[in-house]
Amino acid sequence: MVAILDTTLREGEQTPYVNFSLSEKLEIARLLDQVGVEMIEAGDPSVSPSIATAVGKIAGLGLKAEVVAHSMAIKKSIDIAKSCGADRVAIFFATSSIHLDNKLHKSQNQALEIICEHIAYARSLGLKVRYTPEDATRTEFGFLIKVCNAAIEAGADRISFADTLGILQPHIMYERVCALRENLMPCKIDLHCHNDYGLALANAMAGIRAGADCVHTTVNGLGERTGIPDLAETIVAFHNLEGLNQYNIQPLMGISSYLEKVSGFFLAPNKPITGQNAFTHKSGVHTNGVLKDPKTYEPFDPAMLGRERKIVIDKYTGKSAVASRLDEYGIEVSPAELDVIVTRIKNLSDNRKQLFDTDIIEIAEKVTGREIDVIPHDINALVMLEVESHVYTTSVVRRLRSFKDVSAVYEVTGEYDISAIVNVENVSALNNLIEELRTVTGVKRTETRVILKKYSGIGNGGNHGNAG
Ligand code: HCA
Ligand code: CU
Repeated sequence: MVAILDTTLREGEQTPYVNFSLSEKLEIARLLDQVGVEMIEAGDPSVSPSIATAVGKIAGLGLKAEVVAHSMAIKKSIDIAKSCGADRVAIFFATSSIHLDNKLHKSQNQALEIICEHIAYARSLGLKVRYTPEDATRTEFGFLIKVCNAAIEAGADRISFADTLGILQPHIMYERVCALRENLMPCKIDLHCHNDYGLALANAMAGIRAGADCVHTTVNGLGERTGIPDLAETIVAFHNLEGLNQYNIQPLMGISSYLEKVSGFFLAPNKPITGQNAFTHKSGVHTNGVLKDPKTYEPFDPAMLGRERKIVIDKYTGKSAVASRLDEYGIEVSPAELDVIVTRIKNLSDNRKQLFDTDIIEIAEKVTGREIDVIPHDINALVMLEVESHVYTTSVVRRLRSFKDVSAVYEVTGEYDISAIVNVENVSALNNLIEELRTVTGVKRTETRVILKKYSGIGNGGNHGNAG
């Protein structure tokens, strides 16, 4: 039985330049509880008063998940964790000689004493205790066992095997966890795997195979440097590959987009599971296969996450994908017309980065000689923005360019100061995006025009969709 501790609120908030407001933290905790994670690490309350407030409020939400406060081995910090109402305190104290000698300036024996004293203190306050030997994976193994067993004797019922620098490989993780199991007194083993080599989830899965109990995650893989395993990847991988089915999968996309919004940290399109391209197919061979049977190129059904497969139309596209796209719009063409349309698409997209449905519809119109009266599913829109008079227009432009759905930004003359081209999947995404654009500091008002058809630029390489 695997458990998940999500630490978006603690490790995740350690992501460079990311800070959550109190209401965002409460929402994140509620969403995590809907997913069904067993533990929520809500923060280290001694770091700042606002973190203490948030941990206290989260502990008061009455969630199903156990609420964990992170803490240094300092009595005052443990007191604050207790006063916040956390169920458990996770006390961390490094054990590797690099950390003991160069950061903490403590001997192994001094460390052992400090660790045990603080665990016993937390237990005396009635808190459950996890002990984290920070940098465990670079700690001399004999000392690690000694410290962890002493911690268990002092009252810790969980040990977090922290790969603080993400240096393990799956086969080594497997061996280490087997050795921990052989040498440790009874306890639960958590795996806190950093992703410095992109091995975090693989390491966590190997550790679970070897008998560990719990994986630490964050939404969107946030965290110090390159973060730790992504919640959605972890849940879906364990569900599909290991048959673990205790979590709700449907809220995962929503929580991922919520975190994108409140962290300002956007996912790479090729990110597994939640990335924009996770179920998008391009080459003729792939799209032809997927249209005949999605199992040919999809490891699982995107509907599991409430997602849909997408097929990109461009020069790699074969006839079946174009026919299927035209069919979606109810556009009928003869086989000969289809041939010409595909040829035009291939020629056109040699000079263009991306073709939109408007382009494809327009090509079909030209080839068939009929006017086609449909509105494309994907939406291109022109958003005009007026900027407050005391704000630099360029600073607003800079902000706008960081939105992933904004493909081009122009400073313009006239009633409005800026015009932005946006490209989104549907009307509700357009609404959300406009709402967000309105929250950019300095934006006074906006006016949006949905682009119904695009006439200029076709065939001569002009494509505003990719400028900027
Ligand atoms: C850090 C501490 C930690 C703690 C992990 C844990 C790590 O370096 O900020 O308590 O399980 O990576 O060692 O995040
Ligand atoms: Cu960490």
